[in-house]
Amino acid sequence: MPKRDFVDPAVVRRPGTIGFEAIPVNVAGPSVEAARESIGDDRLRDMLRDMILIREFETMLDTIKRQGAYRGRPYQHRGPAHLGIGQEAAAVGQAAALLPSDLIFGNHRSHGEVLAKGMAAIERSEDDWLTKVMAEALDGSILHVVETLPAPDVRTRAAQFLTYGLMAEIFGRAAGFNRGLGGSMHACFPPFGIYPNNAIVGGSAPIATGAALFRHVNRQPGIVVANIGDGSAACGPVWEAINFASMHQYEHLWDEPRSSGLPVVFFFVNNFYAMGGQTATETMGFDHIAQIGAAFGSRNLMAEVIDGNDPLTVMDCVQRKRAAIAARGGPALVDCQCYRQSGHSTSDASSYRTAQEIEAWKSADPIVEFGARLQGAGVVSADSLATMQDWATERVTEAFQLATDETISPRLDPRLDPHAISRYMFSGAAAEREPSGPGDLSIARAKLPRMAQLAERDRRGVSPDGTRLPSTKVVTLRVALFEAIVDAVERDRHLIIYGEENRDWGGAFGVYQGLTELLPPRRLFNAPISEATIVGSAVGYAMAGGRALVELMYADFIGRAGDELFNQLPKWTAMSGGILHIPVVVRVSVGSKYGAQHSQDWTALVAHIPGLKVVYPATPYDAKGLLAAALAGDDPVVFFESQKLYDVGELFRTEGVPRERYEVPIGLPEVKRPGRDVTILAVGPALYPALDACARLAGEHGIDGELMDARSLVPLDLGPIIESVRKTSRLVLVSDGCVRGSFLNSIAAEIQLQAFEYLDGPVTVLGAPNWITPAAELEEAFFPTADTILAAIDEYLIPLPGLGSPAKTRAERLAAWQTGV
Ligand SMILES: Cc1ncc(C[n+]2csc(CCOP(=O)(O)OP(=O)(O)O)c2C)c(N)n1
Ligand SMILES: [Mg+2]
Repeated sequence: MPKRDFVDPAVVRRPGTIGFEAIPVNVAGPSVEAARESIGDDRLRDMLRDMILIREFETMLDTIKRQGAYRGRPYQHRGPAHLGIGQEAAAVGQAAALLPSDLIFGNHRSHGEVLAKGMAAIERSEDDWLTKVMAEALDGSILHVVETLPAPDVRTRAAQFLTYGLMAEIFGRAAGFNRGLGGSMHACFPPFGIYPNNAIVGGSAPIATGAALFRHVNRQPGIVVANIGDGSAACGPVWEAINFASMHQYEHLWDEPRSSGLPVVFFFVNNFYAMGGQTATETMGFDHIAQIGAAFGSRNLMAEVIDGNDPLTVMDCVQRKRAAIAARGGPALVDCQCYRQSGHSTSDASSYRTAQEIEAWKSADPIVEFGARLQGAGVVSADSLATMQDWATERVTEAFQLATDETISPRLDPRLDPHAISRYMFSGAAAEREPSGPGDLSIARAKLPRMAQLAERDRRGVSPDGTRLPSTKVVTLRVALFEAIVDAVERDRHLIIYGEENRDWGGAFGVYQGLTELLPPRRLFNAPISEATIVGSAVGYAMAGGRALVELMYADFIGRAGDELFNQLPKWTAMSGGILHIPVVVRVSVGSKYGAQHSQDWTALVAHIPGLKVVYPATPYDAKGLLAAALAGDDPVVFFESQKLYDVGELFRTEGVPRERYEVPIGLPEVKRPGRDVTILAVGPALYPALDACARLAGEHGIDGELMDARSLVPLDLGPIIESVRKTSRLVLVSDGCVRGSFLNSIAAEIQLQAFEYLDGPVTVLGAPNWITPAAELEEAFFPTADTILAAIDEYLIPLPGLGSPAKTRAERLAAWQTGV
């Protein structure tokens, strides 16, 4: 560990061998007799009943997909149905070992896990609590539907609630668990510990890891289970998550003695296939997923291969993992072998496997086998088996009737209510947060050495006579960010900060200098070079109740976190129907001087994705206020920072950067220099060449430019821009992003629609050419400069007699389109 653990050449150069412990395969689970002793007959019967419920539920989906009707009632289901027929023992065995407060995350094939966890939570909860949960969920709208059914007791009502809530969600109904906005592959119901399923293979691994991080940091008991398929064992983010959950720092570096790793079980539901590819024999380089365990820690991640056809074996395994995690920490890995009797989806013709293989597994059907064992032991009779099947059929049939009735279960429909979906894209008002208390900060802010150093600095970037002050003497943008972060960690004890080089290094670009002294390692730590899991775990940390500020060192590394940034971070608020909030701020530094893979402005990619707020401050004042706002809200914010600007002081606010906390509202552009003749709207670092351009327009051409700073891209109030255009009749938009696909084109298109009558010329979008970013010495020929802006004004808006620099002519712009560069 940095500074603590000496990397001793005498030790690391010593010869030796690396040993691995044997990984158990198919350790026999408990007998029915043993299970009767440990959990009792009722729970055993519940387990069988829940397996039958799952089978009936999935059979209903299979039947409607194939035959367009279930039990005589016609229904066309357009959406997906990845069924778990044959995998019921894995789901029910696991759930039997979990408490309601344990969390599960799933994948595209998780209906069974949702039902199993829900039923287990119902059986272990008090009636009063269940009644309250049902009444509160979606303001009672799920309960309202199922209340029309007869129910002899609260548990039956809760089973109806669960079955209907999931089914209505799958059918896209407003009274589904997630208002029909999640559907089959994204359903969740947090009160029962059912966290999101995930349509991205392996997507749940980093998120579950983040939820486990929340438990670990906040010393909350219980475990988190990531239910992922065998196919996901090849996914980079899954490996990243396993490593992140196993990091040695939890044990060796974190302040108070904590267990070895995060309380998460990577539960591979290993059905031997990822769609049509066989995993162990074809697409993987290992024989057993459990072998992955040998790569991490000294305990093989407690990995084992188990018989997932037997619910008692699965229950016993998860119970042991749970106990081991409580005693010594996690993570754990389970390779749960089972078989999907159904196709991958209902259109799957099973061309990649033999009928003989399917038959062999049907002969070992987990429900038939478990039913026979319970019957053999006298726990159930033939009659009670039939009663269970009737019970399951009744639950599924009644839910089916309600969920497929257009009047009883309508959909949220944006054709009828334009805001039906949009109102769930962002969270609205932020939840109250608990301020930091004793132990949450390592020392009081006032005693922080960096605070004392910064107190000496001038809050302005220019002296009253107009000369720019040296960056070492002023509150720079870097310092302003630091101040906002110190304010935020004081205000919210659940805010944690991590990323690469975040601790002793001081953050990749020095923003966190001094934070190491302020925050214990559990609130500020170095993450591995795992961009996917840095972002994905932040999503899980936030879902579990926390707030995360994570950092991507360069915008160009967004690609490594592509799924997490584009599919997970932005979508869970709406896909959960607004019940999950994702207070995560991702600081992304936009590089310069480091060439093509470190110096591209990717704001347009991020702004394109619905569900993200996108901010790009260019001044210290705005940086501090916008970061404060981002860290106070409950929505995901991608916060861009330019490496060109970390050292700028405050040039625009005469009073400088306030010492105290304040917020700059996200989405409000600002006039930085008023003018009459042409509006120049800049994004990020382009503000400074635009400022120079305004000075030259005034000094050399007698033209009064109005300079605006967008400050945010999403949301963006176009009102002030329209207001400015109404005055100047001309608009130039400029940023460092490559001009093709630049977000500025969207602004331009909208301004032309909204303010066409005020315009005297075309809205002119400027940016970098569609090339790679060249070497540092050539960046001036790449990123827009004052020359670029003046040349464009001359070419398209106002002739500037005597302007030396050649304009980029229309013909050249056209050629750029034709050639793709
Ligand atoms: C990242 C990603 N790649 C591909 C897919 C398409 N896809 C959906 S399920 C699946 C197979 C997954 O196999 P596995 O993880 O073993 O789960 P199983 O379907 O067997 O339950 C594939 C390739 C996807 N959803 N996400
Ligand atoms: Mg599989």
